Amino acid sequence: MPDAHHTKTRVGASEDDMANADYTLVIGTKSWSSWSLRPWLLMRQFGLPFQEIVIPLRTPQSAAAIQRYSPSGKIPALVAGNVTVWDSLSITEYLADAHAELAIWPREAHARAIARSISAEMHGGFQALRQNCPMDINATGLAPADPSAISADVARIVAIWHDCRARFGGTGPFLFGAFSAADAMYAPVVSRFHSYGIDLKGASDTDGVAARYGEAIWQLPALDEWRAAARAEPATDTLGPSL
Ligand SMILES: N[C@@H](CCC(=O)N[C@@H](CS)C(=O)NCC(=O)O)C(=O)O
Repeated sequence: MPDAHHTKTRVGASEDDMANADYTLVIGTKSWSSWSLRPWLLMRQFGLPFQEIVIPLRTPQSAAAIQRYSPSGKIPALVAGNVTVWDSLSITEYLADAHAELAIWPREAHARAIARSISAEMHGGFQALRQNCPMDINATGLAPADPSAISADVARIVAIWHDCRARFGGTGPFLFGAFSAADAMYAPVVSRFHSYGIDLKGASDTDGVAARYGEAIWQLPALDEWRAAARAEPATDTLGPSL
């Protein structure tokens, strides 16, 4: 249960709602924890109330605190009644199963298959971007450790966004029109592009489709809420990046 190393907060719900809420999302420092942002944003966008436990990362106590909730030693983890689910993608699938009434993945089979493919590609790939541009959500003017190392990842992400917007975007502003799990998976990329001033036009975004998509994500009120909470976080000792 929570101790002085955690902060526990109600998110997206009134006191009355919380009496019935049975989700607790365990996440890391909001400035840095890109994996935590994904299910947090997903749950906020789909109106799923939860309690949040924030474990400060990069401190001598972080590993032990995380281990109390997540057998992998990594966060995010979702506690749903007597079930604990860890890993951002697995949490997404759990919520999609549990809430068939919500289009967490796109309803149409082809769109859903592509949404899952690009989410898995994000989850398992883009190491160069992750290593050279760690998330620091309110930072601007950062420089990638090795700018040439990230160009292939940036080009691939721009191509994915173009393809999804063209084939599935319809009249909505997101990859598959309405907000879906795929958008939650790519939200930390938007943050990295913002903080590191990544030149999308130079990465074949000549028509600005990727830039406009990134802006639609960046302007989400829930993401604003996350950034405000990140700004209010106390400084912790830096032990190294949490990718
Ligand atoms: N594949 C995992 C990655 C989770 C991950 O690497 N989480 C980082 C925080 S963003 C973590 O828990 N790091 C442990 C630490 O910093 O002590 C997921 O998708 O959830």
